[in-house]
Amino acid sequence: MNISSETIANSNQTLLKNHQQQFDFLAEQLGQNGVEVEAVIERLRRFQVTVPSWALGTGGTRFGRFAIGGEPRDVLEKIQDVGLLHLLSGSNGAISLHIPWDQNNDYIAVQQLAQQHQIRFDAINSNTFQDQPGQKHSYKFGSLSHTQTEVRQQAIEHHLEVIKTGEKLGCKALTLWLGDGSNFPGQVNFQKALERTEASMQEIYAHLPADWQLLVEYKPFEPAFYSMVIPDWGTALMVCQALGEQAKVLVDLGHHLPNANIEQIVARLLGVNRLGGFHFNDAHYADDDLTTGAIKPYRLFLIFCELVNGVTQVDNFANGQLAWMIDASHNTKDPLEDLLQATEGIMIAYAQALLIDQSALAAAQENNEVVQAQEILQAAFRTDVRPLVAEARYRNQASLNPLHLFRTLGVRQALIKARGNVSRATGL
Ligand code: PSV
Ligand code: MN
Repeated sequence: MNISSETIANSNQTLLKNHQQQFDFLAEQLGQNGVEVEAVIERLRRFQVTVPSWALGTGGTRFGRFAIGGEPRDVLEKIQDVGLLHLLSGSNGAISLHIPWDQNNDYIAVQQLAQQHQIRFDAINSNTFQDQPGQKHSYKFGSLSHTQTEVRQQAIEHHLEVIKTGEKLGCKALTLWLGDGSNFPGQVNFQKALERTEASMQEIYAHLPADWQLLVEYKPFEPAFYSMVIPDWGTALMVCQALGEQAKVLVDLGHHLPNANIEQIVARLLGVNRLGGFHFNDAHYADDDLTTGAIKPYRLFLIFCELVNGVTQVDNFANGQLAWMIDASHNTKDPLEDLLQATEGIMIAYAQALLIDQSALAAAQENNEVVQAQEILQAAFRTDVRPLVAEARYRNQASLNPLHLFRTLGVRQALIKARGNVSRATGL
């Protein structure tokens, strides 16, 4: 389905008066508090959140799946859907592919379509957590950590293929999430499993193009329920430090045990220049794949505070050298609507963090002014910044209200008409 810029402009026209009033009111208030509103809007305009190719179809649980219809059937249709999201939000200018789910035999056509939609390719993902049809060795008992050399070799070669695919698309990072682990005490030797994994990763790292990053993602449980080979940020950091400077840690918000202080983990990784990027989502328990900002918006805000508080890398943050991706799955919602909500949640948290008076906060911290420090953070968090985010979208020629436009244009119905009711996205 195509949405023209004229359609967006017409729809914005009907919402403009109301928006303008809200924006002017907020901008004046913020200005009086010393916030440089124009600078904040410019940073919001530049900020782009990558859409994962695997989140464009309906997800599910191991108990079942409720298909929505009109799902993208291949990588080309996935790019079209991200193009649509980007038109509406102005903030989804990249896609993250997962191989082999998104394999295609004409990457030139894939490239061209992405260019047409002004979409770039963010980190490319490997998959050794599933067996593929015709695959020689099974990953049932692990891949890069497997006890048998030939299984490890097959997993290494898969990663080298993924890098080659990524090079064709202009990717600059490989994300490696390892599903290896064990289900019962005694099943694996913890130390040997990690040693074998590191040795396998050395071989992958040796083939990493010089301008690429290897993003190492950790996860405490699932698919394995007793131990994972890379369960936490500490192990991921150890692995990265053993590999070299191009290896960085990827923080998936859902990959922590309940109540973990993720914002502190972010600060630690930033401090040693090993933060590679994010998989944004939200969780009530762990890896629930819920919409970013839907459950713990204050935590999301605190994470953004660490990112913008000047510890380091503020420029990288602005120019997109870190990978900012959503990683969620939608069981009951329209995936595209959910991605719009997630993008808005991320932009809101970022905008709120940008309101913080960094020098006042630093002074409160230095002087142990506990109450004052908390006031500074909460004043920012309690500001309704939606008009700022909408203004950034408007200036990016995107929609003032993406979700509303998505619905009034009947996008899902049009997709079902074009692709059918039983179309199924490739992926899990
Ligand atoms: C694993 O749970 C994960 O977060 C990794 O990023 C995977 O690549 C992705 O989900 C898709 O299964
Ligand atoms: Mn993830």
